[in-house]
Amino acid sequence: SRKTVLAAAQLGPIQRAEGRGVAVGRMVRLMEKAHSMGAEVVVFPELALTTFFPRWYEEDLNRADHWYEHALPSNETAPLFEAARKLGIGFHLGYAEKTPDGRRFNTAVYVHPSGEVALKYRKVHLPGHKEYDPVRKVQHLEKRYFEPGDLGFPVVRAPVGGTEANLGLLICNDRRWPEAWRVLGLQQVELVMLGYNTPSLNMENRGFEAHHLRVEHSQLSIRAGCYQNACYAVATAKAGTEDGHELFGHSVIVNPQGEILAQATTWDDEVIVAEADFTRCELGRSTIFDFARHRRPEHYARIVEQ
Ligand code: CDT
Repeated sequence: SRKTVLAAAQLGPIQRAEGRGVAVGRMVRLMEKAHSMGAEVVVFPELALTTFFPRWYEEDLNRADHWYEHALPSNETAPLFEAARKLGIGFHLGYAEKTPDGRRFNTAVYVHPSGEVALKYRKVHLPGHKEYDPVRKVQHLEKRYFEPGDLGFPVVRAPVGGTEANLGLLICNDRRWPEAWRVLGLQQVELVMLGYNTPSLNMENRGFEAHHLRVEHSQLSIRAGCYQNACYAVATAKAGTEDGHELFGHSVIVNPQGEILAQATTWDDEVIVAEADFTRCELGRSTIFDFARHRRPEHYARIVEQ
């Protein structure tokens, strides 16, 4: 059998003043809950250990160091690795990474229950801006705090529960880019894990965007990515009112037909689970999205030239 149970462990808000210990404690409880619901893989959000700090402007980057992880695991994140080992559950974690040579990335890892990092990805599509933007209602300074990822979109075959699958990672804004999904699809990805922090309102203040479309656009992108690449996705939100600013929830688990199997109903800490059967990736892959038979890359050059 190629079945396993997947969990999205949505996090409610983390306030700026809260230390990592608060978030990690909540995350361990969510792991225990996911395990009690039969899950073998649990997916936490993007930048799961702190508030979504790119909303805060810091002129001197060196004074922003406290937002970043300088090692993984660290004393503060070790309880996640211990819980994974104890429960026999793999987990996905999004975090701000500062490398020993001082580079900064918006990063995600998939950690096997043994504690080994099976897959690491650094966010390629960084939304927002680099300098303080006086027009905006709330800043979104990802281009200040991170450089674009330098690892491409890797896919690895790794154990998940009692089976194995081809795993890939995306982070938040990446989910809106079909090219990112397709690069994973071209590597026969079967499970995409992604976390997000998305404001409920458009904060750019440069035109009207109907707020009911915000969740719609998120899910439209994830469902299309799964359908067009015949894969499962677990997409997990950080949700609720953080530092006075609302992030939407609606974490979802989506199947290779693009159907939503499970959806969070709160904007707080919440676990949702769904069974995945990776043999279901074969239908799309061998019929309508059989890339070898039907793709026409000779006509796609414009995508990589511009
Ligand atoms: N974290 C992140 O990438 N958030 C962006 C917000 C952009 S506003 C539409 C996202 O794409 O969800």
